[in-house]
Amino acid sequence: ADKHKEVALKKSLIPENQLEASVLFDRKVYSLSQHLKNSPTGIIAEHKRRSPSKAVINTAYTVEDVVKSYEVAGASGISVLTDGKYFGGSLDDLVLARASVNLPLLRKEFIIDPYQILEAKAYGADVILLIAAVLSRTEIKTLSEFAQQIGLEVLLEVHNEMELEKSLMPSLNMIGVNNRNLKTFEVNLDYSKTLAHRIPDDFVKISESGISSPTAVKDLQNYGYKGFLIGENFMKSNDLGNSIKNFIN
Ligand code: IGP
Repeated sequence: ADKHKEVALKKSLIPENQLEASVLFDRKVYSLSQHLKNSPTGIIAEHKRRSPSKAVINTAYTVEDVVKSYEVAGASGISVLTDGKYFGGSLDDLVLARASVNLPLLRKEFIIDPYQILEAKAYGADVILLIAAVLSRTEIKTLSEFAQQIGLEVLLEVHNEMELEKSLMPSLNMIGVNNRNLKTFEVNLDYSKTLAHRIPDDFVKISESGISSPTAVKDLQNYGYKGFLIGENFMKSNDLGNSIKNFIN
């Protein structure tokens, strides 16, 4: 954790002891879970320049253009990758996104330390991602309660039944099933379908990764999913606005 903090600090513009005093720290936070509950389509569109599975997806767009197109097209929320090493993202991307749209913003990052949650808020995020595969139940509890305390929502990501069972707790209200196996990069929407009935009804269910058609969204809606996290399919398009509109109308 300390090592990660060191890395994060290096690229951070705001000194650690000033995060809570930063301009963006004290602001209105948008609720992703509410936006999803109120939306018929629930698209969470992701800014993703590259990925370990696909190398470069698209580096031609500016963050501002991407997130504005997502907002205009009717996205319910936006995910911004801030991981530099594997996804070519940064905290600058998050700040630029915050300055461009009035939608819930998810900081897409491998979070293991409360410091990164403070950072998420100070750089404009409303929601953080916690990945069950890399955290113990105690860590999930500590980190999600901390996020809640500072007014951020949590998207807890799972990939199988074991990860789901260990993660269910009152400090969470949104569960995302990742259709991509993070070890093999294999994608299969059946992960969402088979886990759906194991997620209690009081959680907002989100299906993540590998969603490439409006038909897939309809299909997953029948399993109770309210949110759909889509990156590559939009980012690779040379007409961002239209590619997302197809999913919304
Ligand atoms: C988006 P896709 O296949 O539409 O580009 O996937 C999102 O689900 C994916 O980027 C993602 C991810 C993650 C990235 C899901 N969980 C954890 C990094 C870390």
